[in-house]
Amino acid sequence: MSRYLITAALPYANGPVHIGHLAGCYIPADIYSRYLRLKGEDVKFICGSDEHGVPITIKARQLGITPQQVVDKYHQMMKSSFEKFGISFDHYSRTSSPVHHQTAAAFFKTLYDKGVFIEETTEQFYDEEAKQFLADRYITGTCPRCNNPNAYGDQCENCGASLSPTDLINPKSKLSGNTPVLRPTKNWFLPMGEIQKSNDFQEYIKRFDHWKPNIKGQCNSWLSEGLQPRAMTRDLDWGVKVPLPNTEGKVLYVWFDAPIGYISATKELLPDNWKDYWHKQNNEEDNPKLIHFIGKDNIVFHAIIFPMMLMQHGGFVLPYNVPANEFLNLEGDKISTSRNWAVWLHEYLEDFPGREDELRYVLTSIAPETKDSEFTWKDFQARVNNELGAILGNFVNRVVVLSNKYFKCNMKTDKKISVATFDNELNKLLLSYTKAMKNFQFRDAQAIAMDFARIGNKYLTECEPWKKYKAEDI
Ligand code: B3M
Ligand code: ZN
Repeated sequence: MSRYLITAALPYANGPVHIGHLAGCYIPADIYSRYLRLKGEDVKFICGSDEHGVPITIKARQLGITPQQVVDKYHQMMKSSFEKFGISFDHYSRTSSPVHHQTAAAFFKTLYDKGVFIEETTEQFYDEEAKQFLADRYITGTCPRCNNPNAYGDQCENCGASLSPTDLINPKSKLSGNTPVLRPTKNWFLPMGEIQKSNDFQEYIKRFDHWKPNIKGQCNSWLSEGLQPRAMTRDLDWGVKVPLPNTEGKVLYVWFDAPIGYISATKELLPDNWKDYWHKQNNEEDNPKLIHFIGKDNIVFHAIIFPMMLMQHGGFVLPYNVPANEFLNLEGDKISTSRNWAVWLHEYLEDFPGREDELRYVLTSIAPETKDSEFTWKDFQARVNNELGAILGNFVNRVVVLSNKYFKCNMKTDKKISVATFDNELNKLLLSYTKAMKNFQFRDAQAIAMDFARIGNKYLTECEPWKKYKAEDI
């Protein structure tokens, strides 16, 4: 038996969740966790709301309410949607929890005490009208790599480049629309370039060879560009306070605190033995396997930055795999929260009560595992009718009707009908199913599972067991 800690990306509590989130992250993580549990593995499946991002302060501003009110609302909403869709988290927490604040602050303090950080006064963008330093997400501008005019100060969502605000061409403040000015401020940086050169990190990245090609490709491209130090604190008043003297108005960078949320959620779930799921064990083969399910925009944080943090802290295992997915499009267009172009889970639940599994089935069959994929309602309808209904539904119906008629549904009967079996075909299917599950190819695994139902239908049609039943006069 192996021990697994499975995580699904902590969704930002600044809006509801949609089918893209479900298809790319939560359903695959759930399928995998359920599969491992059925195999008898020791699994903890962890998630929670990410309540500290700048997007939350932006949302609060838009709505004229406090960030706390924003996160309270969306935390409840997301938690309830996940529950209704049967996402089997062992614990769904939130990063505003006291355990998380303590854990994240202590983690930072450990790195600080070990002298990991570079303390540096840098010039940061400041909005003179709003009188505050601007977090990366409060600054937009043109991406220096692909010329996307709407890149953020930390990342370009068009080409995936990881950016600093000063990289942007023609930066603008999202608060006032003005061009921000640079002002000095002190922050603590993770020396990623240095850590990249360390033996431990070089040893760790050998794992990428076993990971999905899209992740390996992205990671190798960052690594070959060479990593720059990245600030792990921010001038902001919403988040985990920096646990050092004279740091008023400074909080931990959200991408520092959020992945620690996986640890704090495990602590909440298992206050006494959470370390069994996170710490290196005496024998390497007993180490827990840490697996992060995420969308492709989160790769660098989970495959590079968080492992560096864990490594510098010491004691922790590093991610065993990071099965990231691409994006799901909707009816020919990118899903977009700002343009309200999405199928929101809470709305689906209202419109199609009791039909959660149908959406799970369809989203799994079109999961964006290797490239972006597309959801359309027409395809949804076709898959539900022609696959779920006509193949699986039909098979289940026939089995139930026949077993009721001949055996009064008593599956423990000794009476056996001896007809040709499909053992060979079934065994082959089982092998390819297991292989697909192991490789995080859930689309294929589901298609194979449907083949079991197809074979079942074929069996009934070709063997007509009811005739045999009569002939043998059981
Ligand atoms: N909240 C980003 C996202 O929802 C972020 C993930 C955090 S995982 C530690 O895309
Ligand atoms: Zn770009």
